[in-house]
Parts: sequence; structure tokens; C-alpha cells
Amino acid sequence: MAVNAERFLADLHKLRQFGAAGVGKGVVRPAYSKADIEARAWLSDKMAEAGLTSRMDPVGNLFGLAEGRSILLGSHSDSQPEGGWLDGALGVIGALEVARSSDRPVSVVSFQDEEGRFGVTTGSAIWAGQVSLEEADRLTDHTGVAFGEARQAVSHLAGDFVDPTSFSGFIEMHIEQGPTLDTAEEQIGVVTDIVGIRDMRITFNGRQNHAGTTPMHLRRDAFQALAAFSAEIETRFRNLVTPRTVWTIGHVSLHPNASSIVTGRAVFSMQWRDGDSDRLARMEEIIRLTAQEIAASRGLTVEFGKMLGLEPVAMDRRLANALATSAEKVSPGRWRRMPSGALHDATNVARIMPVSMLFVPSIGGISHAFDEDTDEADLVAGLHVLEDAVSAIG
Ligand code: HGY
Ligand code: MN
Ligand code: MN
Ligand code: MN
Repeated sequence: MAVNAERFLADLHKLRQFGAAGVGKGVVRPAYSKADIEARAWLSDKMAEAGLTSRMDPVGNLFGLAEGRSILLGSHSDSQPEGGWLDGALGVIGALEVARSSDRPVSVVSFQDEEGRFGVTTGSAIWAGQVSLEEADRLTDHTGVAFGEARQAVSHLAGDFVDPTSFSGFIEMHIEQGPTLDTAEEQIGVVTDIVGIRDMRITFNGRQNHAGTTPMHLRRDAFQALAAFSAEIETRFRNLVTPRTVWTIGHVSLHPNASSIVTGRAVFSMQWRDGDSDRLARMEEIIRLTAQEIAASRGLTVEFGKMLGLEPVAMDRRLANALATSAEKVSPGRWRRMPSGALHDATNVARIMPVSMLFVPSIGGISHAFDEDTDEADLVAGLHVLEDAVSAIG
């Protein structure tokens, strides 16, 4: 039986209804939110309808298991605090459709907290043994809620962890989330490798004071330290980085965050990514040194939180070649091999079994935004490549 493109698109739109928000097709479905848990319940029913045994593990990773040894397909169904409808969802619904129609044993997974409310690709990192459950339970989100507390929201649905040795490999279909395929008017990316990442919370502690009476030279302003830090690392990174290197201060919390008060404390996220672990380490040195120098010169103190990270990882050659063969069949001359600058569950799973990924284009290269989208023809092309590769791999 061949995949049914209409059913696949209809299910993608149904999943979007859980947490539908914002303009266009945006979703708000962060890990363990009501929308996320309801979406997982719906997915669990879909898995059962497809003849799979659905099982949620203690952290909320949801599996639809085929009998015996199978290939695992999937991605994640949680979203960023402001996310698009395809990030993660495409790989999960594509997996479901291939499982429904393939004559090979295919299992499906939706990993939990890929979007890192509590860190980086939390659910798959735990499943693949990259982080222990005890360690993960101590991670906190930006509001101070602990992972161990948040995951209680699914404790009534949860069974044991699924044994990874029953899977022969993992394939994750995903949107590219960048401009390469869209610009080149190509349909499929076969991923060669995934970047490494480091993520750390940094705090500048200054002196909260009156904004009218405190002379500029006496201030110990935590916001000004953060602003100086942001500008200074850009300068210091200049001779080190490549076009693939990126860094982001994406979350900032100022205390007490009022117009007439000199900021006493600035807490912010510092994240950096690159394909080379040595460069990531050099960047860490620069980040720590710069923050310490800026704090010292302005009479502040600086604290560094626990650094989370994942190493760069290469995709499995045999699986990637199978995807490349299928891509050439489905979209002759309109595909390429390419690296991934986004993180994926595939990074963790690659530590324990052969893994590969395929991308479809993101219109305008937009993702982690409500207006993320992909042409239907490209979504369907991705589905066909996944189907064809699964049947070729066996
Ligand atoms: O941030 C990432 O790369 C992923 O989408 N969580
Ligand atoms: Mn994703
Ligand atoms: Mn994402
Ligand atoms: Mn006053």
C-alpha cells in the first residue's frame, strides 16, 4: 500500500489544532503544556489505529511500536514558546503515514522537550543515555520549574522506557529551518552532519539603585554589563568563527525591570553552535573571560550556570545513501547533501544506532516563528522520499 498524501496533510493540520495560536499556522505547544499533553493523547490514538502499540515513557516520549525488530521514524511534537506548525510535527506525522502504509515493520516516536524548555533535546537525550534521569530532574526552565516536577504532568500515562535495541535505525524527516533549499529551489536535503551546541545561563549581579540620583560613574548596572558583554564577544569571536558558527542571547531577564531603577541583576541565556568541538571550547573560554573582565571592570560579579551541550555528529553513511537514492528518484536533480545548523533528536539517537535525516525547504528560511511554512508539494516529496528509503532499507 502506498502512502496517502491527503491523509498525511490532513493529520498535519489536525496536529496543528493543538495549541494553534498567533498569525498564520503558528502553534504554542511547549513540553508538558496542556496542548502538548492533549496532542500526545491524540497521537497515541492515531498510533493504535495504525496497528502500533502506543507507549509513553516516564519523561513523555511517545512511541508507537511495531512488533519485533523495526526501523524507528519520527521527531518531536512539542514546540518553541512561539513555534511553527511543522517543526517536529512533520517528522512525526510523516512517520505515522509511512508506518500505516509500509509492508515493513515501522515504529514511530514523538520525543519530548526537543525544544529545550529544560535544556537541549531533553527527551531524546534521556532516552539515548546522554543525560541521566536524576541529572535531568534537576534542570529548571526560565521560571524555575524543575524538570522532575514538570514531568509529573504525564506520570498517569507513563510506562517504562522503551528498549532501543529493538530498532535497526532511526530516520528523522524535518523542515530545513534555513534558507538553503528554498533559495536553490530544491526539494530535499540529505543531512550529512549536525552541529554541536553549548548553552549556559549567565548572571551579572550589580547594585539596584535609584535611576535619578545615582551618578553614572557610581553605577553597577547589570544591564549595561550585559550590553557591553554582547558587543565585546562579537569583536573577540571575529578571528575564530566560520560562516557556520552562530551564537545567540535569546532569553534575558532583568531585575527588577523598571524604568526608574538601575538594573540590579541580569540573567541571560548564552548559546553557541558550531560543527567543531574545539571551536566550541575556544568560544567558551572567550565567553567566560569576557564576562569576568566586564564584571570586574564595572564592580559587578558574574555567575555561570551549568553548561549544557551536545557534540557535533555525523549521519550514518548507509542510511544517508539510501535517502540520496530515493531523493534522486522522487526529485531528480532537485536535492543536495547538506549539514544541519539546527539541533535534532537525531543527534542523541545517533549515539546508540545508525541515524539519518532528510530536510524539506522552509519558505523564506523562516522557523521558530509563527509564519514558518513549506509548500505542500515539498511536504509530500519528503513523505515519498521517506517511504521509498524505508522500503529500500528493509
Ligand atoms: O534549537 C534547535 O535547533 C532545535 O530546533 N531545538
Ligand atoms: Mn525540530
Ligand atoms: Mn525547533
Ligand atoms: Mn521616589
